[in-house]
Amino acid sequence: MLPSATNILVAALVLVAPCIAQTDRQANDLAPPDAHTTLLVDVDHRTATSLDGDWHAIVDPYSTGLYTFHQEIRKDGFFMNAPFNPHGDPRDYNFAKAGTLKVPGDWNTQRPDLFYYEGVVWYQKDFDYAPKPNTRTFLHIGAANYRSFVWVNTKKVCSHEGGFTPFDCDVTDFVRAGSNFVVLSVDNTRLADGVPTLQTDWWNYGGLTRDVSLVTVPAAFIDDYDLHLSREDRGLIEGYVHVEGAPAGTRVTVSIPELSAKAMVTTDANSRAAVSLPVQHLSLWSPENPKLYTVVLATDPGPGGDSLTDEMGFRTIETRGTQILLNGKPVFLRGVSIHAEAPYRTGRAYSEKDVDTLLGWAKEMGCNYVRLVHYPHDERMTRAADRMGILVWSEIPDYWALQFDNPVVLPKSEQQISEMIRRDRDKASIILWSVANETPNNEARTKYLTTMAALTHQLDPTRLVTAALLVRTEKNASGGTTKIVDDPLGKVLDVIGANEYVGWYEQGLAGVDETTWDVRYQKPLIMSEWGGGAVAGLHAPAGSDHPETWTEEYQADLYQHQIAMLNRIPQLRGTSPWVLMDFRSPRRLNPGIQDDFNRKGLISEEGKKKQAFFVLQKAYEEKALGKPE
Ligand code: GCB
Repeated sequence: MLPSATNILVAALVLVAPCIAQTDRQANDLAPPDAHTTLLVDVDHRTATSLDGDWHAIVDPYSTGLYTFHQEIRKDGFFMNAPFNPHGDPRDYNFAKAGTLKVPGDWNTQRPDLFYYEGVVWYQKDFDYAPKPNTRTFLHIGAANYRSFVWVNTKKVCSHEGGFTPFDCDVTDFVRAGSNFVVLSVDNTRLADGVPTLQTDWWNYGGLTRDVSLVTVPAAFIDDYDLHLSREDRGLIEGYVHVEGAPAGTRVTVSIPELSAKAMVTTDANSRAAVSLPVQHLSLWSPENPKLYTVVLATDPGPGGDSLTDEMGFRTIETRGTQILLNGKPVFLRGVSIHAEAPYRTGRAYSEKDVDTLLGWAKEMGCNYVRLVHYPHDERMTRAADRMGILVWSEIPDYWALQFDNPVVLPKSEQQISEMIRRDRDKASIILWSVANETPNNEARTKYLTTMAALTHQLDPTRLVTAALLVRTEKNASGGTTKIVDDPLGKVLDVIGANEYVGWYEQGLAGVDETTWDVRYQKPLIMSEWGGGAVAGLHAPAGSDHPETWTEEYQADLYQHQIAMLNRIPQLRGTSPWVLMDFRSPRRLNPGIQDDFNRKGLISEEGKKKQAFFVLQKAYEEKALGKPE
């Protein structure tokens, strides 16, 4: 791991996090050589050998594959992948005979017996490998929820904590010519000191939920870069390219052939080359014009040279008073919140088809923006948002009541935001990094998230930092209620996010009309959640003035009342109602209505649009909700 600023940070965090998770007595013992863990940027544009498909899988609720009967680390654990031998020592496992699970894919929706499972599952796969001189090979794991340990040919190669960000294990010294095998233990046990913590309102889908591949790169390779349009000079692209393993003075070329623009720069002692690339006639990226350019990054050609291409848009994003400025012009964010729940089949979303369906619905509803909750989504999602011209809020699972005063937790959040930014900073669609959702207002929380906001600004000074805050309620003079946005965390945010459920969890429909807002920050406000539940196909009797809750009519009315109320908030610069599609949640147990689903979707999990979908669509299409300035 070479010491670019980001690399040092990511390395430090990756090193720290798995070593100090005290709730899991296993972590220290199993901490593998984490110097072998990094995160390759733009990995989806590299030539890779996919390891997706069927993996042998052993469900191990007692962690028998790791521990002896006296709870000591086993030397002959399942990671040895010993073949069955009728004349040898009897063993308690046999990958060759075990059933399989599909990768990518959560285990919960692949086998009925794993629907509620929380624990360890062992994955095993054989692969062939042909070594090439002067290269390094990484095992790329798009996401494994929540904690994983990785062995190649019986040797520990890396570990990772955090269920929604990618990691790359350097397996160069562990692979051999011919046949190899990889074994992973993936554990989705919820941890009190995890990020997220024990309570969430989404399904704890476990497993290798995103793509897995082998990526071979030259000995010195481009592992990280940042290229963005300067806010001060929209004729200048600036940033850096980091070449892992490159000596000072290594030449790097960054070019955008379509603009005939080229910068030739050299790496410094930290293997990092600062880039300043003047461009003329740049077509700025926006929802109306999602223009992407092919960007070529290359070290010196010839043996040992590395080159990469990316498809990138260029735009600026900033705030002025209560406005959000995209390319210098005020914009209103017509959005919707989206969980990474797969349409039609449920389970964790991972495919192009999932992404096209979810973002296609958002587009159809008239959105120029989406809030991707409550964790980083598959990279396909942000790539597609780039192509489709959809602005994005991206978030880490600093959700509800993390153990903010427990010192082992902060490094986990820091790691996740570092990994999210590193993976996705090349996406023009992302304008907002969110550090938290609905956290309790107390000192420990505010200190923790102030640190997170500062880190986010430091890692990416080009984007806006936000969080979805809870709001306070007071009675107002006219007998209604006033919602007060004054959470002290707002001080360190560029854009205030606020969640409210007036008309659903509180006050009924009439209450929405009587609610006034007191936003104590002269900053842009996004109503990051609002809405209510409805069962698709459940209707109120014709002509009913007071539709019952859970009917499509109630939800549609709620949207009408909310839209009127939201329009009375002067600083409102965006909304992302809750939520695009019904999604699985173990907290939603009302039989015949919820059946393990949060029903606040505008669309059912089977793709049926509810009436409120059309209410919001009309408001967005007619620009009848919100103003850019
Ligand atoms: C919220 C949470 C979201 C929940 C939603 C609900 O405020 O941020 O994760 O799913 O409310 O449906 O209650």
